Amino acid sequence: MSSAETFVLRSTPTSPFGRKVRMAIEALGLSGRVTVTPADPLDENDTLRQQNPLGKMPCLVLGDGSTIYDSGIIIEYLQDVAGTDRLLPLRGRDRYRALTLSRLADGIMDASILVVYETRFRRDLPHSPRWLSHQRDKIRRGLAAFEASPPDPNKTDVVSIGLSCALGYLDWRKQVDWRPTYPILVEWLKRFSTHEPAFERTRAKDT
Ligand SMILES: N[C@@H](CCC(=O)N[C@@H](CS)C(=O)NCC(=O)O)C(=O)O
Repeated sequence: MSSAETFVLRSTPTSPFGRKVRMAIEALGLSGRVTVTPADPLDENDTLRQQNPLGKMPCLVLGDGSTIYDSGIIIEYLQDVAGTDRLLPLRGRDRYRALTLSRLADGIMDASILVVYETRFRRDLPHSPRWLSHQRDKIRRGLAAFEASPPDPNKTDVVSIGLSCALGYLDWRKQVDWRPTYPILVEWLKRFSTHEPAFERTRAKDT
C-alpha cells in the first residue's frame, strides 16, 4: 500500500494569503498531510527564493521537491488532491464567477499589503499620501462590491475564504476602518466565522 503524499507549506502564521491556504487545507480535510514551515521573504538566504522565484509566500512544496505557488493555484491543486470540487467548481460560468470574486478578494489583500509595505520599506522616508490613498481606494471599492453582493455566509469556497482572510487582515492592520462603513460585511463575517471554524482556528496569535 503506498502512503499518501505529504506537503510542506511555506508561510508565516500571519500571512493573509497563507491563511487562505491554511483554511482551505482544513476545509478539505488535508491537515494531516501538510506541515506548515515559516518563511521569511526578506531573508535572501531563505530557500523560499529557490522555491518561488518571486520570493513570495505561501508556497507549497510537493513530495518530489517541486513547488506550486500563488495561493489560488495552491488551493486549486489541493482541492484536486482531495478529489473534490467543494471550493471551486471545475467548469462553467460558476467557476469563472468564483475565480473573479476570489481575485477581487485577493486584490483587496494585495492593496492592503502595499499599504503596510509603504511604511515598512520606507521607514525613514516620507510616505506617499497619493500612493496610500490609491491603494485604500482599491480596498474600499472592493469592499463596496462585496457589501452590495455578499457571498453565501454558510458556504466555504474560494470566495468566502478569500474575503474572510482579507477582512481579518484589515481588522489586524487597520489599513482602512472598514467596520462602520460596511455593516453587511460585518454581519457576513460574523455568520461565516460561525459556519466555518477554520476561520478562527487559522487566526495567528496577536492578530
Ligand atoms: N498572489 C500571491 C500574493 C502573495 C503575497 O503577496 N505574499 C506576501 C505575504 S502575505 C509576500 O510574500 N510578500 C513578500 C514580497 O512581496 O516580497 C498569492 O496569492 O499567493
